[in-house]
Amino acid sequence: ALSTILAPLAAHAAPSIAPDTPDTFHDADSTFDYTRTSVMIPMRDGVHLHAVVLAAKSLPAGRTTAPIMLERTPYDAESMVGHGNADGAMLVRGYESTLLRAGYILAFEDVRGKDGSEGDYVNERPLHGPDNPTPIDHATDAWDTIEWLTHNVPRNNGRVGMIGTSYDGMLVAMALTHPHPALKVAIPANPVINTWMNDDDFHGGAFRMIGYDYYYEQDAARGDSGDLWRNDYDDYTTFLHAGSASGFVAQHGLEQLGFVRKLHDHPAYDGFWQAQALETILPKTPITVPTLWIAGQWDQEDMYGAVAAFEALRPHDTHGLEHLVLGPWHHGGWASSGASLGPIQFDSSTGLWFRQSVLLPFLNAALVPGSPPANLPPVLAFQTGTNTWQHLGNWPAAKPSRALYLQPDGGLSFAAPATGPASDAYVSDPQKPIPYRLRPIRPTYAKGSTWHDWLVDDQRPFSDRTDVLTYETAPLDHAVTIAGAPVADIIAATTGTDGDFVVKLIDVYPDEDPDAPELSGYQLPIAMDILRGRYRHGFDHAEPIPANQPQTYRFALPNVDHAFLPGHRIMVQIQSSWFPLYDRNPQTFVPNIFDAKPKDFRKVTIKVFHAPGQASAVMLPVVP
Ligand code: PG9
Repeated sequence: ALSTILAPLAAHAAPSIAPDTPDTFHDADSTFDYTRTSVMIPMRDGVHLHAVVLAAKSLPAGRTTAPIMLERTPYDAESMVGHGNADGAMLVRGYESTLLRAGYILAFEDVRGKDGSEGDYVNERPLHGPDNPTPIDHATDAWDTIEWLTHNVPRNNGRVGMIGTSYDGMLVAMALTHPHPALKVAIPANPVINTWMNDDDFHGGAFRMIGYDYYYEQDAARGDSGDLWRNDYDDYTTFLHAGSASGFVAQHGLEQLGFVRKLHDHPAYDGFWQAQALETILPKTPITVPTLWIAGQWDQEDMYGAVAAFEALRPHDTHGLEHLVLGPWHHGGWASSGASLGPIQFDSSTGLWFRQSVLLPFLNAALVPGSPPANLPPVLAFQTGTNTWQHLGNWPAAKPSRALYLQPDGGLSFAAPATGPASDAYVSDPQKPIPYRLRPIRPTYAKGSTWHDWLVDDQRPFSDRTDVLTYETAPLDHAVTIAGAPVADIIAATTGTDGDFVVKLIDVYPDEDPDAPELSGYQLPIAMDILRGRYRHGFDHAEPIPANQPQTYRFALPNVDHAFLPGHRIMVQIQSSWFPLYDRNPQTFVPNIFDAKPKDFRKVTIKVFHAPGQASAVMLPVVP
């Protein structure tokens, strides 16, 4: 037979060589000071969720049990945990090694449908309700997880804390709507609380196109799908060539992703988004869990959520369990040193100090019996400018009641405008949108991207553009301190029937700054945001703008605690695009901007008024 003839040949033709890669590599972990266990945790519907549990081999002297800190995540629990001794800080991120050294047990769990967990993935799976008719949500999954951990993890003391940043912070917030009795403390850091309302996906109704990279990476597969392809190095070119948000979606096949379709189908703040707003859902549950909401003044992703949730809960907080910390941080910056952001220095390691002096005592007080009370004030806020921490009784510390008026000739002052030209005008050309930062603009999550610092970018490259209006005060003779959310109150007319308004509140450093010469003349953004004009009368419905008729555009800027120091100036810039962070407004009203066609994109002239009776201003929450 042929096989008898070929067999000796095959043996002769295929000599073997031993592979260098073993079938399975077992970590040599005998020197590690912790144990690392992967577990599958059963949920009430039979789905198992995968978690990694780290426990210190020896507990601090005098202790026989330890509390559990749980982080639930769509970002791959296994990859959140490295290798090496806890002391080497190679194992987990900074604050987590601190906890491990303090004897805490750490559990990282993949949410259902992601990475090692079973089940289906729904992005930001809504809590049970109109958008989620099933009985399963992140609150029940957190409950079931805590139930299992407290009954199965050796040497745990029956007390659990939850922590997480961003999406993971949202998961902490969701667990608070149905808290397991063993949940004793919660740290929602930079949480997504309302992705339509100024967290990740929309700001003032304008769509943030960076979401597409995220949804591809997260939702295209159970694991991480990696970076979405590009034909151009500069995202400004990439998105301009795509024509519109939907053009980019079509080019990349992103309509296959469920959440991308939901974004397209719900451009306004309709019932779909309203039903998920955690700041309205959270206050319906009695407050029983001490909670510390972490916010960053320059959070480039979820600048809304933490403060919105705290403000919504505070009136219901009869036992003083709700706390807010507002630090000078980018998204998640509290977990870094926090000594600087871009070129701005804060005179101390704000992140490190916060973790050691605030976070750990707060957790210990709730989780380690016998620990002293944390004595944390309701609000701890870092005042930038003076670079000092402040203990506050509530937030905001001041209402936006002091008008800073635009004046003729680029002036800005606390006195209402009296005389002079009544308005300034600029041409907004959607074929040449204003870049939101200096080009080339790299994809947000690309290697080497400095996306996390962009909210402190020097605004000088934009202030002299003919399509940006710039107003500034004289150098201040005394400090102006603000603590709250400034409100833009702009009166403007456009020759188009839709349009965006970007308002930037800026601290202009002295022309010659002997203390920091490299910052001389720096235009530091303090609070900036955008409003899509079609939503000027309500986010739940789009309404065309009547051409050439002055309209009021009133919207809140992000929360800040800042002192404009003597010798500095305050500046306001106004413009009508911020690309490609936000999709372009065609400036012609179309029912759904995602469907705008090339012919809809029109050049328009915009007039901003600063006349008596038509005085545009930024309302500042000035602290007396
Ligand atoms: N802010 C992140 C996020 C982006 C997009 C959608 C949902 C969340 C995050 O870092 O988790």
